Amino acid sequence: MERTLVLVKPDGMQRGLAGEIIARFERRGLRIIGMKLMRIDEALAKRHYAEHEGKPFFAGLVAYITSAPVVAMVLEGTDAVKSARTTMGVTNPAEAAPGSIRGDFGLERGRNLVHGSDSPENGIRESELFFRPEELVPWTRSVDGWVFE
Ligand code: DAT
Ligand code: MG
Repeated sequence: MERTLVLVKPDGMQRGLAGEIIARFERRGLRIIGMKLMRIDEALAKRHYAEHEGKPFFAGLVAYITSAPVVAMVLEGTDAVKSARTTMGVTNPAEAAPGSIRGDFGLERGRNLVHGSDSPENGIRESELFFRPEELVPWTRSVDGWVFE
């Protein structure tokens, strides 16, 4: 069982696509165990995207992700990292498959609507960066199906 951090990025919010984007992960079968509307500040943006520090697009990336509120979610499920990323489509929306979020709603790499962690380790790291432990509400299986603990 894996966890991944998913963000509806500022362009997704500004275009009114948050519900559409969340619904796609939900219908895929990934369980939402944390969710909030928040504004990412510069310090959090730099920690979140630390792997890209020094690259030519880093400053623009930080400006973009801090430019408007985002919906942050922790999703849990089998192969959650890979499953979320196939639902998202590849980084550059121009190359993303139709049927994926980026392939259906995006054209520009710098406005690609959604973030998802790229490894199970980063799924944990990023979830902990955005959520306190008490903000996460794991599900448990019961005879009645999936219920909150
Ligand atoms: P992803 O968001 O698919 O995990 P990434 O981690 O490689 O992609 O990059 C983070 C974000 O930075 C990405 O969503 C869009 C932007 N980005 C990546 N590569 C870029 C590039 N060569 N030029 C401009 N923006 C880029
Ligand atoms: Mg990435």
